[in-house]
Amino acid sequence: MQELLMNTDTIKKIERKWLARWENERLYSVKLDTSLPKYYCLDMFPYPSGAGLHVGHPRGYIATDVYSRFKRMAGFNVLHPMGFDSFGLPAEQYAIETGQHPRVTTDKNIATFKSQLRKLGFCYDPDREIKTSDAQYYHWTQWIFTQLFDSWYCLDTRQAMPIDALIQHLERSGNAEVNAWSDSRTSIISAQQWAKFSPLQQSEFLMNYRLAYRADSYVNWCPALGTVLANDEIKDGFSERGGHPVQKKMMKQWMLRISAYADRLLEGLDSLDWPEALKDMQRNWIGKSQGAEIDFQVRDSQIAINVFTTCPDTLYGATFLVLAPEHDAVEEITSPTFKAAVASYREEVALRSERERVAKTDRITGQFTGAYAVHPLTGENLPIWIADYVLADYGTGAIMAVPSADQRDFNFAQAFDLPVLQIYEGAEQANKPFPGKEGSRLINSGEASGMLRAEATDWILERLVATGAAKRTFNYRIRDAIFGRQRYWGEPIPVYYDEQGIAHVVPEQDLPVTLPDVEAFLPTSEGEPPLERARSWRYGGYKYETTTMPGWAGSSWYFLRYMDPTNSSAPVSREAMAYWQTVDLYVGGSEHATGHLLYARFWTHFLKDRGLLSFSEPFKRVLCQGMILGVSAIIYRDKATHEYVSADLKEGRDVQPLYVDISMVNDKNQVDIDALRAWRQTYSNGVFIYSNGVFLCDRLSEKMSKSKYNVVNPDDLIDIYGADTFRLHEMFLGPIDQTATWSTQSIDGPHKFLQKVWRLFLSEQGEMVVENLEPTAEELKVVHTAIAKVARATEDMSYNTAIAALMICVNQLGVLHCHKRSVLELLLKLLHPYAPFITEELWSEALGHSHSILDSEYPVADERLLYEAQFECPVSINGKLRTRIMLQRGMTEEAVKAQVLKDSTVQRWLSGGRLLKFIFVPDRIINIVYALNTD
Ligand code: ANZ
Repeated sequence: MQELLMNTDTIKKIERKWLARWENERLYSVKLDTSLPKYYCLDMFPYPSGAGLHVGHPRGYIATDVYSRFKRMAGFNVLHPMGFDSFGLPAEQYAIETGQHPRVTTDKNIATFKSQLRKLGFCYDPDREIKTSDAQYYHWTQWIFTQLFDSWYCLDTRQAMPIDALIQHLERSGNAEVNAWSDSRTSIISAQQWAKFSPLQQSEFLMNYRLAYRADSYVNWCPALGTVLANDEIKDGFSERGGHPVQKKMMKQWMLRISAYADRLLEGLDSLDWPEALKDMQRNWIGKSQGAEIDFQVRDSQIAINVFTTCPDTLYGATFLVLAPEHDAVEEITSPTFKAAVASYREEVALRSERERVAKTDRITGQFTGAYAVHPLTGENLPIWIADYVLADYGTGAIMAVPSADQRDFNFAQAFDLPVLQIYEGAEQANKPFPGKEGSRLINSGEASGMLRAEATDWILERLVATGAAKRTFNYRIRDAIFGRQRYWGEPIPVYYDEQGIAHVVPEQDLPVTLPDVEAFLPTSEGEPPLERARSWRYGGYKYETTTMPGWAGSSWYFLRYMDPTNSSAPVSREAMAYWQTVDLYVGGSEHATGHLLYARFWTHFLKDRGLLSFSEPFKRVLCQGMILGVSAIIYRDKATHEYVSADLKEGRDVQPLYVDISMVNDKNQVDIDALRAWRQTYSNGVFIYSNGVFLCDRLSEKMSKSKYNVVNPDDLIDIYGADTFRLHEMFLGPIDQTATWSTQSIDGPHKFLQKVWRLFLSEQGEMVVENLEPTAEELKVVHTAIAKVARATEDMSYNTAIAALMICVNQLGVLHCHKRSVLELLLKLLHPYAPFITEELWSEALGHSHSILDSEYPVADERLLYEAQFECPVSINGKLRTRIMLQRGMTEEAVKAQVLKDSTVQRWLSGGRLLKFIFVPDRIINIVYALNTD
């Protein structure tokens, strides 16, 4: 505490000292303590990539750390853990390229992340760190999978039920009365039929119901990479990585029946304190639409085409049908003349990703099948086409095309010269080519004409439902989630196959199924997953499933594990779950809206159904931190002369923009040309055209990325300024949920602020200047004003506002030369959540406390002190403001009246009159009403 100035060395010493002490004293270990209210504050845990943290990452982590400290000081038992989402693709890719085991690289990356996070002084409970790739952890990820396998979704009780109950029902009375969320192709069977099924047939039948099931589904298969790809890993029909062709392929996959929970996942959103945009993303993803399924008989055939439509009222305008090229009926209905054309069109479409198929393009493709369907009301012939804009796994994979009401159908009709039939008219639609809106009228359908839209829907459906040709339905855009990947670095799916090929889950007592080592991490030459190489890896004599779980498995329940991280008999104990409950605040990126945040909700709903949890929603409040943009520097090269020209001279030249490292640019956008020449060979002998002796660049705010040389590493800044300054700076960039542009220059502000704080405790000579004197009213006002503002702003996570209030407070205390202990204590407490190191140091060394400041009580503002003792009160006489009088606060009305009436200005106005009324609004205004003496 003897240092003269708060310089880099002092800061380093202080930070090192407190990191060690906090760890030794286990300051951040929290225990289940039912005498205290709990608060659960969580970050989305990181995937430990090889690149380490950049300044964008810690924004959310600092935000939750500030909040956790604040809540703990306010009397809460705060759970604030951190862990690692440590299975995943990059480690595996690296392993394929280098032969290094992903476990080795992952552990190395985790060590880097931890050392970076440690420097920032986060209050994570060290005893609760988890890694999803730990067998003790994935033991329970596997266990949850087995529970999903052993469950089906009952639509009567609206919850998951044990599969045994379903089996008993099948044995007793078949499935006619079973109201389940199941595969749409599930046939109705009797108890006798069930009894006659072979064990393999029974197991396959149950797959229609299980929440974890194996089924054929279309996947994006990349033969060269030997794996299934997600939609966003494909571009123009080729793999993003490597550029290999990708095909739609029917494959047996492990899937999770998330669609069963679609309604509950929708309804649950209403009660959550999430950004509305995030909720909307989930709503759209789930995509519930109301409509009907209508059967169209194929002419001269037994087959009926079942279409899904959200606009049954437009049935009279349907002029053709379109099937997805993959539709089951295509083969059978196609007439001989069109077989070859249909086959070749189907092949062509198989190469297109779903995204390309739905994208609006000018390229309209399709193929006539030669078959016709019968319009269910008019009996007319409707040609049946196949086209890529109809997707196989949405709705029923077939549509009735209504060119007069639907733009895509209209475009298709135009492209292939198919008829367009107007069906609606209405004043509002007079100029619009596509009516079908509320208020318009159905015109050309005989009996039905003159109806409004809702009436037309009812009228049409009544007729069709009566004959069994239609039913009202809901359709959901959400698909069941593919759960098996042809990868190595993931949780083994705890399934083995018996000699008949029946899938069984590994019994509870034999979990976890640990990931075996293999010689190579690539798929085998036969295109089998890498785990096929582990030949001796068997359950008893039986072969294990060799696909592994996807990246989102481990992250779908990790927030539960933090409550009870070492439990070896359950994912989480009842006691821990009952105390910690849901996450109160969850901070992370909005890119997880329809992935992680949806899957985690699904698993939580499921675990609640199966009695493991008492709540269904995992995250009460979610906040998405805004991105931190980097600042890129761009210089220009004349394409003709190859000279580099200062940015202000580029007008009129044909120039090529080039990124240069932002560290070579000063705050006036001047580029350090010597540094640039030394930086890259290409610049060393370049010709630079200066402007008035300087060389300018342009700047651009954009996402931080290595290729743009605009990445800022937090370690470098912490090395110079310390973690407290860094934390303050990040929180001062702007509202936490909004995009902010990084600025290294402005880190000076928070740094100077902390210097000023330091100065309130120590003189420039390094002497302690804290005094044990009573504070003045003015000093109290300053600090209590800060308490009121900072407490409220911190509670609201409006951190930039809180920091601004702290800065004002420190400036004012500086002006007042206030070194009073009782005032400075309050200031330190307010500052602590933002700057834990310096506040702990001053609290302990300058103020002599023996316990951590984190265990002190958060101050409460004394409202009375927020005002000055005296105030200037406006006095109005007969409604006109005449003067202002200084009054003591808290005076009685009599005392005020006595003082006011003695005032010379007031006396002057009242002279020659009679006081009628004296109105005093405390702390606000005085109103005097008087009348002139008339006698
Ligand atoms: C007739 C119609 C008339 C339709 C009209 C729309 C407007 P949402 O709201 O997204 O659920 N459709 C159905 N299945 C499809 C598939 N597999 N691929 C592509 N399109 C499909 O949209 C449902 C509507 O999208 C359905 O209602 C159907 O076209 C089309 F004025 O039927 B509609």
